[in-house]
Amino acid sequence: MSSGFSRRRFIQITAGTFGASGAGALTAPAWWPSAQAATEAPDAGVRTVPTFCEMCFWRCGGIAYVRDGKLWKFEGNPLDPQSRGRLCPRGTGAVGAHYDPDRLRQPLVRVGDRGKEVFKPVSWDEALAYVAERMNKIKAEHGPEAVALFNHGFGQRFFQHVLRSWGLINYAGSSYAQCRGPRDVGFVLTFGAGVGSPEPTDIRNTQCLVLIGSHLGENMHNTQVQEFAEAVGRGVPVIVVDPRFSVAASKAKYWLPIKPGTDLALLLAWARLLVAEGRYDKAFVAQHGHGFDKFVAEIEPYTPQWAAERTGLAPELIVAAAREFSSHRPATIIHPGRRVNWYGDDTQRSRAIALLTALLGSYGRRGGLFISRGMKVAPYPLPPYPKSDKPRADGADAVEFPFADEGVTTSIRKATLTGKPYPIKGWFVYSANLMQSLPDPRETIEAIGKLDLLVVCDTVRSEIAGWADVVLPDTIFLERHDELLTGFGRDGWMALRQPVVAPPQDQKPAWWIAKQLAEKLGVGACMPFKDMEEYLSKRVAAAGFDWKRLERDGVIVAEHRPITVEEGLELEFDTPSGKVEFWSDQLAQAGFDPVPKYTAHPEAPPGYFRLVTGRSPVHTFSRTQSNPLLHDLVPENEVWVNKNTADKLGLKHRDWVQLKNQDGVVSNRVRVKATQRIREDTVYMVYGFGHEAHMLKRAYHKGASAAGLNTRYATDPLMGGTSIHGNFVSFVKEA
Ligand SMILES: Nc1nc2c(c(=O)[nH]1)N[C@H]1C(S)=C(S)[C@@H](COP(=O)(O)OP(=O)(O)OC[C@H]3O[C@@H](n4cnc5c(=O)[nH]c(N)nc54)[C@H](O)[C@@H]3O)O[C@H]1N2
Ligand SMILES: Nc1nc2c(c(=O)[nH]1)N[C@H]1C(S)=C(S)[C@@H](COP(=O)(O)OP(=O)(O)OC[C@H]3O[C@@H](n4cnc5c(=O)[nH]c(N)nc54)[C@H](O)[C@@H]3O)O[C@H]1N2
Ligand code: SF4
Ligand SMILES: [Mo]
Repeated sequence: MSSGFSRRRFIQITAGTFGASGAGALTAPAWWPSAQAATEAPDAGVRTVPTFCEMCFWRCGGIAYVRDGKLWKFEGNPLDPQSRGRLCPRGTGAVGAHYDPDRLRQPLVRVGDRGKEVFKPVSWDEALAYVAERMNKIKAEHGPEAVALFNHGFGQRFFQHVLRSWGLINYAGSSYAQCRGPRDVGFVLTFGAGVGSPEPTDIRNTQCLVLIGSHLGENMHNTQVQEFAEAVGRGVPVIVVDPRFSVAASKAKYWLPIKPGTDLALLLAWARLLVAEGRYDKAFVAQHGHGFDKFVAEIEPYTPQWAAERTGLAPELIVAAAREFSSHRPATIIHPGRRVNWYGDDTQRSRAIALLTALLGSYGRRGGLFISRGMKVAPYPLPPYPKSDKPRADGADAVEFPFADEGVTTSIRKATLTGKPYPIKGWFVYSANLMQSLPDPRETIEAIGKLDLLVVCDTVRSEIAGWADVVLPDTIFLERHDELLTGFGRDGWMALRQPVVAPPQDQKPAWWIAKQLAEKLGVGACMPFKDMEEYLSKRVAAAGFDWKRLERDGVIVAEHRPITVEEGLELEFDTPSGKVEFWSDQLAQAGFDPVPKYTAHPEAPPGYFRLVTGRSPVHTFSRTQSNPLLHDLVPENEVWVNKNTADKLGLKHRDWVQLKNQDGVVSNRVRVKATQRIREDTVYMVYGFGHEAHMLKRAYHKGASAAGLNTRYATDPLMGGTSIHGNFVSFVKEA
């Protein structure tokens, strides 16, 4: 294999799910501006602007091309450590977000009943005056704690700042309790530091990669997928644990088609085997371990046979996989995963992954997990936030969940429903489609019913926008400045987001909306700069960097510092013991298992199948289905059903069905994908489809919503994470 990255391989690796249309083959609709010329060399009429991508939160640096004043294409920035000059299909498709006919075009105020999607267009001045007046009314009656912010994405920085300057204390993103929160808490409890984003997986140098769920190649986090493709090219053994034969599984030496919900049994058996066979890093454990002997005693019962009975995996396979990955230690990665909120005991499962990593001694090691580096850039001097004498209602002050270290979305929702610990009367939602990203949309709708104000700032006519009292149309990332990105990775870096083209209608950049709102709320002093150029150039200059260079290059990478023991790094652990906690005293003190213990999860009732979710390589969550370019590639999701199961049920490939869950909730219609690539007891759907917003014309009722079927969820008692894979569905055949 060639040592460099091979584009063919990148496409191959993703081809399992989206056929021949690889990253380079986005087909544009007929009305697309000069799409046929997309391969021509840049010419005199072409302008390029570096910026970074917001099609997901990997934040790759790219270069946007403008031809004859029109946005033409978006490609990777070779200077950027995240993209290394190449974007994933969604990044390439970002151009479609600019031209999306289903975009919000001007501020809207609701005129009909909530959720009926009847609005009147208003001016920015009217919209923001309305929001400020309602917010100040809530503040006067209940205090500023009664307004909460749901935020996700990079553009939220100034909203959070303005609202916190006004007195808001409750804010949360679904990226925590519905995504990576349990993982980071599991690692904090073990190593004293979370995994963070981007994950510091040294796939580039690894000699063995273990993926537990992590479906790289469908999960398109760019750098990881590139390095994964290279690793496959190098012949690195890959071990995939997944009830589904994922794209990654198709590259694997060992595929472990585990019974969903039993991963902790496998992980504990693996840990025991490494100890029993002496296949662990004794020096690492001796130097850094805390409570190792108690840990060893605790995991004694978990033999391969014991795990086989729970996971449905052959004991020989369990053993062979462990011998394989441990033989490459410390250059072995047990991938910590990212969306780990599967069953409600996910922090303990993530802790088991952290403990395996510790046994392999691959923490802070070349080819294992490296220690991320950032770039120090002092913040812009801004006034401090007012203090509140109330606790946070979002669970982040150890009110409800002792180990939550960020806001918990579902705690805000619960407080809104119950009025406890105090009433929540206003929601501000920035870039979070709560109807798809939170479990049980019925609860979200009920909570909205308790509100005096629901403000949504979005780019498209999403479901949550349809429920709003006031809708504020944001620009897309190619049309605005944002806060400076200071990224973490093998090297720290800073990246600039800057406008490439003007917004097509009356959309305004998030920072501008926040600044105008600050004025109207009477806290204008918290945004003491004229515009983003002033703000950003000051920050960059204060950090000793050249603003003009950043505008030109888009990215500045920091000097390299050691990231592994091999490079001279001294490991430190910010845990109570100052060591790697094989046994956790703080968990024991709080009444939790100091070493993870396996608990069985509810099983499917007869005639039902467990529903699990994942990603399409060309879509992000529920935010890209109306994008004309990406919609063209994958217009709807399918429900994966094992061929034998389908035969038994009389279902044929491509049949239309509806899914009915254990609570009687019935989905939109969706096509069957009958395949051998999934266990017989499990069905799978990509999340983010089946949109209910009529205004989102292109995506409306295309495919089915996995979130809509997630009406039964367990909550992680440590940090509030809510499970997604605890639902069972049966099939309703179309008449
Ligand atoms: N059932 C189920 N639920 C899940 C998941 C799952 O797999 N299954 N995954 C979970 C995970 S991992 C995550 S991270 C969360 C994601 O949760 P969210 O981030 O809430 O995801 P989206 O549904 O994409 O909602 C994002 C909204 O932001 C809007 N938007 C996009 N760009 C911009 C912008 O630049 N500005 C503004 N103002 N708005 C913008 C989009 O139009 C969309 O309406 O969902 C979680 N929920
Ligand atoms: N294209 C694309 N890429 C994305 C995103 C996107 O929206 N689109 N979103 C990004 C974000 S925010 C996140 S959080 C990540 C999420 O992506 P990942 O963290 O990689 O994966 P998960 O969503 O946790 O898991 C999905 C996989 O787990 C398998 N699975 C289901 N149940 C079980 C089980 O019980 N045990 C095991 N071992 N496996 C199981 C599914 O079959 C599927 O292959 O993707 C990121 N990358
Ligand atoms: S991984 Fe893809 S969508 Fe995400 S930031 Fe990078 S190019 Fe954009
Ligand atoms: Mo996520």
